[in-house]
Amino acid sequence: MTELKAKTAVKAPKRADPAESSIDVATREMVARAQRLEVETVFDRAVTMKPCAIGMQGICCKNCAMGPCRLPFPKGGFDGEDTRKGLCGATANTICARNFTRMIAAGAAAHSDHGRGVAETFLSVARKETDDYTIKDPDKLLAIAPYFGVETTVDVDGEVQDRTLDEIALEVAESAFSEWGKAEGSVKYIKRAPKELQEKWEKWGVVPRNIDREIVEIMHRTHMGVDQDYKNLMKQGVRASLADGWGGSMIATDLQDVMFGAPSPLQAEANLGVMKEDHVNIVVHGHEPLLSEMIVAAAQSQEMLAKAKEVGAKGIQLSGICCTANEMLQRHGIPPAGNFLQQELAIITGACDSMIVDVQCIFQNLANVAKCFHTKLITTHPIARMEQENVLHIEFDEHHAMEDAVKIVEMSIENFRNRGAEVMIPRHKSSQIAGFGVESIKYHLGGAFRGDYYTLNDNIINGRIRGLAGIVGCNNARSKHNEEHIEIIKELIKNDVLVLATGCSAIAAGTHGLMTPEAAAVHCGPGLAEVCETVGIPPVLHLGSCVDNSRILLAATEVVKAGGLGNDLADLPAAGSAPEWMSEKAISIGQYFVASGVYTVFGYHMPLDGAPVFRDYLYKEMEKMYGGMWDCEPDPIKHAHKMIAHIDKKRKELGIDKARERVLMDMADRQALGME
Ligand code: BF8
Repeated sequence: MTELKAKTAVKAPKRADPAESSIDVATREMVARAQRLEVETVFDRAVTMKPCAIGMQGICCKNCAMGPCRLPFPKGGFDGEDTRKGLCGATANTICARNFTRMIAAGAAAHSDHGRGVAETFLSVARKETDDYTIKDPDKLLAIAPYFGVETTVDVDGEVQDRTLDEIALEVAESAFSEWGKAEGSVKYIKRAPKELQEKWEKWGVVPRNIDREIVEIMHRTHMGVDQDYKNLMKQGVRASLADGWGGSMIATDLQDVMFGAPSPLQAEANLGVMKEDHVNIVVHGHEPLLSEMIVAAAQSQEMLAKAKEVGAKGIQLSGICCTANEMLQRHGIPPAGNFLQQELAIITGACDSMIVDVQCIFQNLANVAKCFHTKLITTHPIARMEQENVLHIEFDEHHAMEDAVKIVEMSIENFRNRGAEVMIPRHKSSQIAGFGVESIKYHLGGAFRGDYYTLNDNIINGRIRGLAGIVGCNNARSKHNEEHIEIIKELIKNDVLVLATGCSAIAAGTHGLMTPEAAAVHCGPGLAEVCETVGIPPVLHLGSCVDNSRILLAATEVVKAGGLGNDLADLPAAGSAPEWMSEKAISIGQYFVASGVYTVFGYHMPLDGAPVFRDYLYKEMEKMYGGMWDCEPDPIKHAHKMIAHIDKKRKELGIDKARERVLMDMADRQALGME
């Protein structure tokens, strides 16, 4: 008996099956290597820890100390009335809506606090308090100034003269920074949306006043005993999400472009195979380009290169994880080493000399993994530190940013000497073209002479392009890494839907070879393939990081402006998707897509099943208000076809469904019509 107990006690822990962990071979290889080295990863934890069944349904209320109150939905449903309530009487709808709007608040806060940091740094630039950051893209500054009410010219004695860049920058910076906490008015960028959409927001009372206020108000309204009407709670959820998408995130994108340059297409590689055994490998992970831009500049200097050679390395290989990867990729062609679920694996190569992190999507387990290797894990942001003692903290400050960056790069170089013998970098990597933005798409479609979205609209109207899809968001350890992203994207482009991707979804598409113009001939339907070949674009356009979902909103607005496809985003043959979402930021993004008129499908599951009435409100009723609605479909092929069905519905409403039928006629159809 004692012997039996002892045997049970030493039973090996359950491990993930590497082949089932991902569709990416590099990831599988690294998961297997981690297991050989007995280093635990998220993939293993996902098979040993089940998600909480009550939380999955979205109906656990822990907003006061009389709870947590749990209101599970009975398997067979209710015979009569749904009488579930918490101690205070809160219904399942109220609890579920409170939880959902709190997710929006957290997501909007994360994006918008990132935006605030960018605006603060830009204010320092405009006030000439820093030399490390400058204005790299004056055209972008001039383009956004009018939205902040800043004049770019001045009338001097009846003559119109240009104002100086310094004057414009200062006024834009002050105006942008005040968007977080101004006492009156509404978020200024809301005016960039199509007129009809603005009218809808006014009608439903969801125009955000300032960015912080909408987030704070959610926390108030979801406090015990305040808002107890799921529709009213969601009104505030919508308002805060708009403050994110058309506020904090959009300002972050724009001011980052002003300081670091608007992206334009460039070639790069993707996946863990971009790391190099004979180089110092610095992996930057997180979100804010304020950090990564400085690391890029420091690591590319001749001085640092010489130092790397002194320690026996051939050079410095920078790479990124998560949205920092997207930021460095779109402006410098620095390759992503991986997306969210690959962060531990970059260290498991044994070749990662330092991993530098700032905010968001950073596993605390990185510290435990780093302990097993020589990797220095460096936190840099005052709001994001780790408790483990092997983690270094070097605080990054915009006033001495380059100095901090040099220190971090030097430390990484020095750590190259401490490499163990056990390096194993997977050989897998892909080529990609990234760096698309609202401006560069315009240029691509018509060149400097006639750059505009007309070409895109023409091809949508004539049916070569069936519609547009925004595919965004994370990985989730509860689904096979990258599988949903890739299957959905492939199904869409096969059906002539042009895909705009951001975040970890964009990294997945790059990793799996879908971001080259050549991919069009292999994976696309005939119409989209023809357009990609003619224009020279990939069928999946990389539009940047998660805050850059604002680029998708603005690209869609340009399509409306170019004409022929309705007057509102809701009129467009377009749909959104987050196939492997996991973060609260994804919920905020989903909600501002929906409130901007986009049919938005999430994969995996939504924490709504415990409150079907509230769920139906999001999935069905919202469309009547904003033109967009939520949906959830874990099966990737069905997921893609739900999006395609919506696109076709919109084509029909626009009266352009017949054009597409003509374009897709095959030889037999043509012969039947006597055309061949
Ligand atoms: O910022 S990094 S895991 S949350 S998608 Fe998702 Fe990826 Fe995080 Fe959006 Ni970007």
